Amino acid sequence: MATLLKSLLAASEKAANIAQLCRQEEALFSLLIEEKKGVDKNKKFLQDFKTLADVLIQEVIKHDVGKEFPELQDHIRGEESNKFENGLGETVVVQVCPTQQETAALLQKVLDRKQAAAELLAAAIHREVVLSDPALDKVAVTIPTDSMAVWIDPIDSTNQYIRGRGDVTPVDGIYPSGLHSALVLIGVYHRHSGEPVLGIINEPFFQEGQPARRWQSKYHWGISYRGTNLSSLSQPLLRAAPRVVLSSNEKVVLQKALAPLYGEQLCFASGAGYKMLCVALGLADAYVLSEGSTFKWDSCGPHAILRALGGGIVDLAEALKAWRAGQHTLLPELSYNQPVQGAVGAECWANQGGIVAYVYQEHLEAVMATLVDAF
Ligand code: 2IP
Ligand code: CA
Repeated sequence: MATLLKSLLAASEKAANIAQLCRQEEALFSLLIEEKKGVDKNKKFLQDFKTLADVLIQEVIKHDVGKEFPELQDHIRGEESNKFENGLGETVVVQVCPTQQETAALLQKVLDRKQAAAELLAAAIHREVVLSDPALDKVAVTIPTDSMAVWIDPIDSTNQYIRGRGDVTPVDGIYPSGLHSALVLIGVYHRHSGEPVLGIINEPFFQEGQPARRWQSKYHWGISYRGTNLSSLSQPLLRAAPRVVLSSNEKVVLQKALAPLYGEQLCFASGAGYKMLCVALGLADAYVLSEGSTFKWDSCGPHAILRALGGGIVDLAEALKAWRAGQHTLLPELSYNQPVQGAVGAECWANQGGIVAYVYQEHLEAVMATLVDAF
């Protein structure tokens, strides 16, 4: 039963294609940015942008997956609101229409009447994606979709996506910034338990093809459901030297606290999803974040993949509490179905206590043992 997985992967490929298209058409891209306002603003950035690509991608995934799985339709949520204001001051509700022509007509309104751009996007939105991946036919897990819900981050690391640098050099395999950290993240979780079940990470800017600036995407997936763990990735090999990946804005106090464990091996990278991917790929042993600056849509998909590899993502504050109380195994993992009490806007879905993402239990334990007295 790989239909849900296939449907979400196809949606992620379409999403990646739209993200590439918006980036590749410079004139189009400059039209598409609008500053976030009010309670939906991520407190972390002075300038946080919502792009039309973001909104469109979220709507396309909702539309395509909701059509195939009507029972999921009302349970697919993401970071973005689908209201978009164009340069003429008109508010347009962005959605996928029944036909390509109708979608193009709607997009023309968003795009200040730029017909060619609207048609290009509408064609990408209505394109049929055919996956040729024999590995998917071997996936035999039945996931009851009527008990599931979905978090989408249409483009994580929006800032890097907007800056658009494709020429950043990786440091030991990790890109500190640039387009490589802009990812499409899709996570399926259990509506009642809140546990992550299925995750997809799509890298729209995995590799630059020919002609230059035509990007190729790559996807990764993982399923962790009722004791069955499957993934497109293999469990990474243990690294010889311990290494952690952190946000470039991480507090100095946490950096200092981690120094005894990692020494010089503190790596910094943009994108919450990208840092989780680095852990899943074995490029770092852990991603530690001291603040509540990630959200359910950032972590749900990567979390399911990490679980499928034998790891997970714990709530740092809760895990430290448990550790101090003598509990050193089964530390509290993030869950996805409960809003933060008393919070408003995007903050309802923040991973408030900070996080530790890991594959190997021993790496999680090393982080906890190091932080428990120093942080
Ligand atoms: C952001 C994005 C940022 C990340 C932040 C996320 O999501 O992944 O890069 O901060 O936590 O919420 P950092 O790069 O410091 O890890 P978005 O780009 O979708 O707003
Ligand atoms: Ca995000």
